[in-house]
Amino acid sequence: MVIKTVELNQVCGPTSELPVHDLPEIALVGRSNVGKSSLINCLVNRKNLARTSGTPGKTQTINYYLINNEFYLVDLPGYGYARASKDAQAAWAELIERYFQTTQSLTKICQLVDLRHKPSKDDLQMYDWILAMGLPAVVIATKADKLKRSQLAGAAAQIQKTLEETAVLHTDLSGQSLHAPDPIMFSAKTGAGKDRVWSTLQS
Ligand SMILES: Nc1nc2c(ncn2[C@@H]2O[C@H](COP(=O)(O)OP(=O)(O)O)[C@@H](O)[C@H]2O)c(=O)[nH]1
Ligand SMILES: [Mg+2]
Repeated sequence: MVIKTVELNQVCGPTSELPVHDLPEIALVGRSNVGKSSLINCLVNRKNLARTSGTPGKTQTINYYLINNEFYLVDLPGYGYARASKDAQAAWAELIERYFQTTQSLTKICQLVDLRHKPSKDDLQMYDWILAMGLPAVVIATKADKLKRSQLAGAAAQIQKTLEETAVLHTDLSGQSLHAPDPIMFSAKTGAGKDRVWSTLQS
């Protein structure tokens, strides 16, 4: 993927009107701190375009990144921040629901999970929600650099197996059970998996 231009086009909070446009959108979801902003920076070859943070729960906005004037990467606010107040959690749910109701050009959703851990209850709930909307989910397992080479395949298999339990509860239009994909192993630190992510997003 050749990145010619990239700009943070719009930042929307709980009271913002969300944009509706014709360009395709690819949304990113995941627990806060899973590495969404780092993934965006890595994909577009920019160090600090999307603000990364060591403190979870910071980005409670929807950020629209316009790529090559052709499509948007949409960074959705992270979930599962344990210390978030009830109010903050409700605001998160409201904003994210409004996003899914408003968008008219969502082509794919990337669900990010941490390669080191079994998907959490929140991850599974989000995955269930994506499949219930009938949208194709691309699963990206982040922070691959934190595992030893010998641990990678087992970690990816554990994620696939856990997601599979949710996937089989859904069917496609012809009534066949859905299946969870093998996650794309990715590291924003080393760039491992970047080409696979781009080729999957472009297909
Ligand atoms: N080692 C390593 N750290 C990462 C990776 N991706 C993100 N991080 C770190 O994890 C923290 C949260 O990342 P961020 O992109 O802000 O997560 P977000 O909340 O999902 O947007 C930051 O300290 C990042 O530097 C990765 O692939 N490898
Ligand atoms: Mg972020």
